[in-house]
Amino acid sequence: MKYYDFSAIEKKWQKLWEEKKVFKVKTDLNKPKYYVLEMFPYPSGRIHMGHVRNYTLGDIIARVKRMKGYNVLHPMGWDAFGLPAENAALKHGTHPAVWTYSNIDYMREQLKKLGFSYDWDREFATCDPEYYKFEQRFFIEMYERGLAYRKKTAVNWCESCQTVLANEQVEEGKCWRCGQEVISREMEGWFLRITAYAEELLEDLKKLEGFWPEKVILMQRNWIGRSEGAEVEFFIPELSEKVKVFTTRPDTLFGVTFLALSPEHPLAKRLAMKKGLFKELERLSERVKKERRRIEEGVAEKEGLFLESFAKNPLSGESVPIFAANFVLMEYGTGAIMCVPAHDQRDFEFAKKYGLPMRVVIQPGDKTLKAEELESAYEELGIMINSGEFSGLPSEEGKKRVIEKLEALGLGKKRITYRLRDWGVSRQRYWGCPIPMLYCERCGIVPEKLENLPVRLPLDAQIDAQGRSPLPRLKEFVSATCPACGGPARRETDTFDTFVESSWYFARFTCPDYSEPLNSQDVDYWLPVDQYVGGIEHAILHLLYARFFTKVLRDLGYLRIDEPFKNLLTQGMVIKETYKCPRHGWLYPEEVSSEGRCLKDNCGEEVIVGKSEKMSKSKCNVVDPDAMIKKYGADTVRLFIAFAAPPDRDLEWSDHGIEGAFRFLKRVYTLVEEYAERLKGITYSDKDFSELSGQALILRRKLHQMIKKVHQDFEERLHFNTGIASIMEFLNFLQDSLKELDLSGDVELKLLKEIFEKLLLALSPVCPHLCEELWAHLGNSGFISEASFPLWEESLLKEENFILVVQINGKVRDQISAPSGISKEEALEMVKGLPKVQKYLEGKTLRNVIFVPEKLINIVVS
Ligand code: ANZ
Ligand code: ZN
Repeated sequence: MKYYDFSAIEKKWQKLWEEKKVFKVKTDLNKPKYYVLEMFPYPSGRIHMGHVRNYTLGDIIARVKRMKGYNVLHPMGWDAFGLPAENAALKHGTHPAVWTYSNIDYMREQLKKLGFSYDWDREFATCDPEYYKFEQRFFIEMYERGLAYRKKTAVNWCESCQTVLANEQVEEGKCWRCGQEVISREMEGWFLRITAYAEELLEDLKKLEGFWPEKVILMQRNWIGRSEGAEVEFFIPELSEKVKVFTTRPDTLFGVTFLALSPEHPLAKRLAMKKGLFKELERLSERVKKERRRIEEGVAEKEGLFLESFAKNPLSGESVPIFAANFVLMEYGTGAIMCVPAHDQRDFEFAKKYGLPMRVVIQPGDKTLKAEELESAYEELGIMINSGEFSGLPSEEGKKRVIEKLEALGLGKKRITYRLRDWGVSRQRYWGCPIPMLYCERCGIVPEKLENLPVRLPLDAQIDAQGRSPLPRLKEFVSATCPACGGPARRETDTFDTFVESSWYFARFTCPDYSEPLNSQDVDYWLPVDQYVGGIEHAILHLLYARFFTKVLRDLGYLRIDEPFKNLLTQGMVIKETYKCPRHGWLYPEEVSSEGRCLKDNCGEEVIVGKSEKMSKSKCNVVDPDAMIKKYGADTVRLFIAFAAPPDRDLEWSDHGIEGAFRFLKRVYTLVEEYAERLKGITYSDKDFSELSGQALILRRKLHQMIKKVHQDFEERLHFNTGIASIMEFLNFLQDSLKELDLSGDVELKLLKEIFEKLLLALSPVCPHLCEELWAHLGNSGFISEASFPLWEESLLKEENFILVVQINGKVRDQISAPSGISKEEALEMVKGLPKVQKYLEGKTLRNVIFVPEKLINIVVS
């Protein structure tokens, strides 16, 4: 072949890889394993550049590890349940299943065209009953252990999506999916007790330090939000009952001037009832529900209701008024707080509004605070004052002593609280995994029998015009038999949050045999995932849930690991310049003239070139992977993506850049093709090169230096961009050297063969098709994808001579060329003979010699 016919080459090798099942793997206890996983896609319709980047990075890692002798698991599948399928079904009048599976078929072909080395035999879609059957089983086992339960709570509700959202799915008060304002609503639903694992989820983050991006660890830590403090009991004489409050500042106990209960707190309700304030409390409750988001963000106006009752401070004995207040959340701590307006800003604002007293009990170092003069609460630590026997203690010490005292009196105890809430998994959606539970009039809540799983999602149903789930109205689905008593029962019609499916899919990939939930030999061999690659947008949600599921599945006896993902790489976004016309809005690049004018409707306005932003259809700055593959081939796309930026940074798309990548591959192709025939039959070994000298030796050294650098960048640092840069530099050097190299000699031909082969091996993880093709042209029969990563000769790497800087008493006096690897003594002998040095040594006593290998020698004399 004369020219670089990438299209033919890529088709050919993709077909061969598939036919020969080159990337199929099996559990093999005799081989070290490596599990590379990219976050699996939602089958939205087409692959976008973000996917291409994610999977290219993963594929390079997989291919490098394979060449390094690992048994590599590199799977791909589909996160296939979810809302977009329903929206599309509504819009196009298809069934979500039809839409989903046809998208999968299309996207699978797109991925295949990119030459990713997946073991396609392990592919699955999470909407497949074979997949979710075990998910239902895990849920039932969690239910039996008290890890899944049903409760009524205020939930985040998206009116437009008609569904409940987890806290994590609410972004700045809006639905993460559709952007609609989220409202609060009381509803029954299923929850997973992730809080039971809060401490371990937090503690185990330590194991991930150095392996996960610091930022992700920090985000998880904050999300779990551990607070250490105390639970303190205040006695309410009127009810002869105690109310427990949670505080992180027991050292301020003597400064409490009132209590505040959440309006939903049972004691608030009882007190209000007693005092005839129930209506008022209800109204407050209602407002809280509406304003929930703003309250949590701390921007809502403080509001309360005096419950006309009092409670007794357990240490000071003082009686303080009790309020219901909008800023106390029922779900956090105990739903009741002790208020210290002098030292807590929210309490301060509340006290100001309702004219409540303040008492300073913490003194900052030297100055004296006066309650009347405070303009805001003093929230820092300090020295306790006005606190009886505790006065004079520093806060930290005081906290401990107050808790000790409360514990001794039986009026409180140390307590740790987490911001993390249990995970609400119920969705009132159709296109999801059915929750395998039933409601029996006689037995109450009953899980489905394991042998009856899967509870299949009926496919002969359609969502209605409002997008509501058909399940509750589907008689055949709803009416069932109670697995316990055989009587009539109603089937649960909620489906799982789709984050449930992605919480354990990495384990499913390890065992393609679905006859049991998870095969222990397979999961033990393959897990944890050695390298996980995905977007930072999943730093909290998905990663936390997957960590939680791993711990649960471990405790259920399915897994023997604590953490699912050993190393995490969060890749940056693919961004591109944007164009905007003052009249026509966002423009495609084709709609901008070379003079920067708007071409739409002969508009002619000057176009504003915006900053580079994440590719998105709405901003007209997307680049379609298919079009790029068609124009340049998959290898060029992969090369550009890997070369243009370090993996964790944003990648700026540039037409110029992709052209450059294409030119580089054409050069590689033409160069190797030029010599391939002559080199075909030639063999070589290290011994052949022992006599090498001059330009040939330098060239070989450069080759081996490049190999080492690629190894470090590709396998250790995951900086593919710099590794590729060194391959490109080497190619330049090679082309220059070839002008001088005499190729009539045997050794030179052997050298050229070594160079081409090793160059191709090094480049093959990035551009596998081209490298397979040229590898074959050079006379190799096996796949380069199955070859070993090239070795380098360490002894060859050192430059033969280096510049030795010669100093006398720290001043540079000379520079000479010295052989690499010489010792201090040898260096001293060498420089002593130099005229410039002799001059300074004459009549002096040698005091010291400082030697920096391969760099300098400093002779100290006096
Ligand atoms: C008295 C006090 C005095 C407080 C002081 C703070 C400063 P984090 O760090 O977020 O855990 N609190 C407790 N439960 C609450 C609830 N359900 N709703 C609203 N606020 C609640 O914050 C814990 C602090 O937040 C607790 O400590 C409590 O106020 C308040 F000088 O108690 B503190
Ligand atoms: Zn929504």
